[in-house]
Amino acid sequence: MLVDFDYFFAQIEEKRNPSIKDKPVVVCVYSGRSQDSGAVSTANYVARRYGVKSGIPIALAKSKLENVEAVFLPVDHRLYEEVSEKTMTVLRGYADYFEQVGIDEAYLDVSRRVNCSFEQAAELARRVKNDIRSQHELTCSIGIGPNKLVAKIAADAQKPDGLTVVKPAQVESFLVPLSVDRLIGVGVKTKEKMETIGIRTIGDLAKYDLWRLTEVFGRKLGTHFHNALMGIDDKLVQERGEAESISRIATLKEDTRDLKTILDRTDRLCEEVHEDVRQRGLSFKSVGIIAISTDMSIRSRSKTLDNPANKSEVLKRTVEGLFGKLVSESELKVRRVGVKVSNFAREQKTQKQITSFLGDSES
Ligand code: TTP
Ligand code: CA
Repeated sequence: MLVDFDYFFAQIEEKRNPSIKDKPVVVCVYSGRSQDSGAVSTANYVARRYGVKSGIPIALAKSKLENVEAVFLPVDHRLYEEVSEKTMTVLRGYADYFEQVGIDEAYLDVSRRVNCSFEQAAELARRVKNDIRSQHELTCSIGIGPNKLVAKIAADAQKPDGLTVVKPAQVESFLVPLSVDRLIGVGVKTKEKMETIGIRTIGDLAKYDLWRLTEVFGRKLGTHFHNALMGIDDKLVQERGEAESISRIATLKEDTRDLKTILDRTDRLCEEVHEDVRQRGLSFKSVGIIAISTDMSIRSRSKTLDNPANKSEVLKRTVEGLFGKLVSESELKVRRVGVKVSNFAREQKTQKQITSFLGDSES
C-alpha cells in the first residue's frame, strides 16, 4: 500500500491552529525579494477549490483568493519534518517492509501480514488511518494494489481521506480511463507529445502500437509505458539501507586469460555472493561480472534472467557464460574479477503472492 498524507504542510498548520480550518490555507515559500514574491508550497482543499495549488506564484494565489478571507503562512520545515518522522514511525509498525518516499509518503509491503488478502489489507489500512487520526490528528489517503505502481495511482484516485483498493483482476479497468499523466514518467511535455498522436488516457496508450511508441519515445521509455499501462511493476518495497546489489571482487593469483583459472576463482565468489543472498532471503534477476585487466581497464557484462533465481548453480552458470564471452572478445589478460547480483525479489513470498493473486482474481 501507498500512504500519502493529505495537503501535508497545510494540514499541519491547521492542526497547530484549528481556527483556520474552514478557511483557505496557503503555505508559501517566500523568496524575500518583494512582499509577495515566491511560490505556493501547498494549500488545503478549501483553497484548492479556488484553483490554488503547489507551485503557483504567491501573487497569483492572492488574486485567486481576492475578497476571500484566506490565510497565507510561511513554510515551517522543522515542524513538518518532526511530524513526518513521528508519523512514519507509526506507519513502519504496520509494514513487513517499509519505504519512505518524500516527506509525507511511504510504501508499505503488507503482503505477508495480511496473507496476501486484499480484504485484510483494506482492514489494515482502515486501522492505519484510525491510528494516524487518533495519535496525530491527521488524515491520509491510502492506495492498495498488487504492486507499487498500482498502489501509487490508487492512492491518488480518492483524496482527501481516501482508501482505494485495486485487486489484480481490476487493474486494467482501473487504469484504462485515467489520464496518461498519472503514470510516472509522463510530465507536461510527454503529455503534450502524446496528445498530438491522439493519446489522452492510459487506455489510448494501451491500444497504441508498441513499435510506434518506442519510435516516438525511445525504447526505454516506450517499454516503460507499455509495462506501466499493463499495471506491471516488480520493484520491491525497498527498506532504507537495504542493499540494491550484492557483489564480491578478488585479485587472481596471476594475470591470465585462461577461462578455467578465472572460473575457479569466480566460482568461490559466486558461493560467497550466494550465501549473502540466501541469508537475506532474496532471489536475484540480474547477474553482472567485472574484469579489471593488466592495463587497469575495466570491462563489465550483465545479464537479466527470465525469472528470479536463488540457486548458486544458476549464478555460476550465468557468470561462466558472461566470462566466456568477455574473454573471447578481448586479448587482454585479466587481473581482478568480480561478481554481482541485483534486481532482487524476496524469496518464497513471490510464489505465494502469485498464487494468492490468482485466487483473488477468481473470487
Ligand atoms: P504532495 O503530497 O504532493 O501534496 P500535499 O500533501 O500537499 O497534497 P495531497 O493531498 O494532494 O497529497 O506534497 C507533500 C508536501 O510537499 C506538500 O504538503 C508541500 C510540499 N510540496 C512543495 O513544497 N512543493 C510542491 O511543488 C509539492 C508538489 C509539494
Ligand atoms: Ca501528500
